[in-house]
Amino acid sequence: MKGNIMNRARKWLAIGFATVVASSVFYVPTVAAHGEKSQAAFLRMRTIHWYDLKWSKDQIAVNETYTMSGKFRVFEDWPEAVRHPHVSFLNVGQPGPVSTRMSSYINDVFVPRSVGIELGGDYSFSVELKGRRPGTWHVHTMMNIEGGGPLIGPGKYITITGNIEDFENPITDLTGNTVDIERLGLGTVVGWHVFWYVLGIAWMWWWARRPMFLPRYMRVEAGEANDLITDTDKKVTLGVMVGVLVIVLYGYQSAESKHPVTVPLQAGLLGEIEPLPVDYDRMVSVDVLKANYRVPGRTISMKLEITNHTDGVISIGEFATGGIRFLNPDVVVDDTDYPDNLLAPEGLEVSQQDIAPGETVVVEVSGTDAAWEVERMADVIYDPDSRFGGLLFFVDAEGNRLPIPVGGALIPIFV
Ligand SMILES: [Cu+2]
Repeated sequence: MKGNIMNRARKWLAIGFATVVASSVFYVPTVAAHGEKSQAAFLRMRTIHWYDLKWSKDQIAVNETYTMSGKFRVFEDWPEAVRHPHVSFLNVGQPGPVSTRMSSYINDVFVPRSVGIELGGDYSFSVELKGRRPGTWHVHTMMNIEGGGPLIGPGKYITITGNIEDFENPITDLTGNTVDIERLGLGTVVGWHVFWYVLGIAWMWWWARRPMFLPRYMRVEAGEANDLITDTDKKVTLGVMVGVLVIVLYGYQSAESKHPVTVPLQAGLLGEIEPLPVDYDRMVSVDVLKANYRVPGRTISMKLEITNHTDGVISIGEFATGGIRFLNPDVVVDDTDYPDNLLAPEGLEVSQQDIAPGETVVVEVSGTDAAWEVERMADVIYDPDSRFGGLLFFVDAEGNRLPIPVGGALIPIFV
């Protein structure tokens, strides 16, 4: 009977093992996204739009730095499910400190803490990162919103070469000392923890070397509790008590004399940051007459009424949403080495490309690419709010890009 059960267990184990092996053989991971794909599509389309992104390098050595920079637009039609971004933190999405953040700026304001950003505002940002752990890492721009969670921007693969042992993070403090914060204070932390831990163990050993439970219990029951603690025990206890106090005092004094100047943790909201002064929305107005996407499918199509308020001809060059960029190849060619999986170099079709100054036209615009499905924008069908948002880029004669927000109801087409 027992043998029978064991045999059946073995059989099922073998089947399970074979299934795992077979599925991992056939599973070929292509492009790894990291978290953002599983987020609700309507949230990704209607929160932060990252654009004009640049990565200064995608190959660095340990200790070498690179800069991730660009702009972002805080979408006006912000979803209710995310609290307004009055407390936001400019972050970097990477698997731990494979590179360390040396500095980060929003509109030239140094932002080591949380800041407020305004709905409808355009901002520039830059983050300098220093290579630490060798490997190829997918690094994302990212904004954390209090009461909303992580809003993950586009990610790009960055390769770091070298040896992590060589990594250094030197900082010169305000007392003039240069220290390597990669290793600063490590010996002190380990030393003190080991010391107190050993003292605790020694205390327990002092008592535990004699029989601990039953004999003591019985003597306490017999009314002989006082005999359990000897005179030597009392001396040791007093010695430990005084010793601990003296050592704490000594530790405090020596830390004070070694670091006479210390400040508390610097914290607190840095306040609202003013958006960039450009007001793109005045230059072009766009009304979404209707917007659809095909289910299943890879296309989002829009019928837009566009008015050009500038005094030059503008051309529809790009539609960007959820990190995906659909380009009209006649107008925009990407020279920033934008991540392949998010770039549709010929993905945008327009019924009319150029719009004369002062002219109001109705244009059909459609973006098509596998990214619409791969990035699970098509999963907006599962969302409780079938509305989209994105940036439509117009390009003027000088090549300036005007990002204009578009958004509204996004209706699925099934047949
Ligand atoms: Cu990623």
